[in-house]
Amino acid sequence: MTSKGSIALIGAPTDVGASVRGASMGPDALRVAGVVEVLRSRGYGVTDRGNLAGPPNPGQTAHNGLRHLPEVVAWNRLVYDAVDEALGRGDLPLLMGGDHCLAIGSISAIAWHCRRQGRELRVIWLDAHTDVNTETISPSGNLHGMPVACLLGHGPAPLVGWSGERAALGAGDIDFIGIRSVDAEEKQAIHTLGLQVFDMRHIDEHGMRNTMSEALHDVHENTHLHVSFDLDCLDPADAPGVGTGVRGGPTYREMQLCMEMIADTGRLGSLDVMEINPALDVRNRTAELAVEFIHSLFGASTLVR
Ligand code: Z70
Ligand code: MN
Ligand code: MN
Ligand code: MN
Repeated sequence: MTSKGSIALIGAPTDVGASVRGASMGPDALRVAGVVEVLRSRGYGVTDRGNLAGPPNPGQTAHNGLRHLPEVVAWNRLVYDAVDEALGRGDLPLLMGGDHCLAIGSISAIAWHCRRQGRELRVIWLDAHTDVNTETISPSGNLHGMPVACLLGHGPAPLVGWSGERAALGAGDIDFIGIRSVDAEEKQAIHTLGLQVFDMRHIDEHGMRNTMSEALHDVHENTHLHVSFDLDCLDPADAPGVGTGVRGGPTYREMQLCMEMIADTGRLGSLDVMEINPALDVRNRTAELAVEFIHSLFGASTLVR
């Protein structure tokens, strides 16, 4: 197969933004599950840039509503620079987390590049959670519950404005898929911000096909599509290796269709694969499942080569 372009794998082995330890082992779990080989089988050039080296998890409690803020800032700075460098080289960045707080650095760098190139950024947020808490409303202080707020310009000051503008994203630039756990005040924030949340009830009632058609309806030839994939979007029965599993996720087939419909747009420009926790997994099942979905996201399908 001829080369379709090049993908840069960036490992960010940290769990500083999470409540449960272990997502720091996610990058190697994905490598062991064959992420490089699967992408190469799709015809991409793949460079594994190795793992970023940030501060250790200090294991502290929250201060002023935030846990590990300096460490989260340091890790996101490393992620921002690595993603920026990959995009500058013309590679498609694939961030291997690590907890989901790292989407701040990843998506901020992408937003900056999109603005410079006059491309329109759209984000698909695959998650059980909306991650739109702030330090004033978060029940936990964990920053992996706040990346979307930060990207919309509403989080703690040191994590806001990284894309060169206060908000990396407007409310209409992000669609959430698979949501089934939202904190009380987070619900209010979703309505105030006017976010498009396709929760599990929406998927139950309308099916994944209609849901994804709706989410992708405004994707066009000038769109850079970013997928931020928190593995806890899946049902914990299928994906046990996550810190905060919530029952009632999309089925394996529903998630495959979701990935296939994103692939069909031909506009995938970057990807985060987050929150895999090998310490809680069963024989690397969750990383292997992630690699299967990555395969589909990069265009594998049953009948088309
Ligand atoms: C909760 C909080 C969260 C991921 C848990 C949980 C957030 N809403 N995100 N696991 N990936 O603490 O803010
Ligand atoms: Mn998340
Ligand atoms: Mn989540
Ligand atoms: Mn939309």
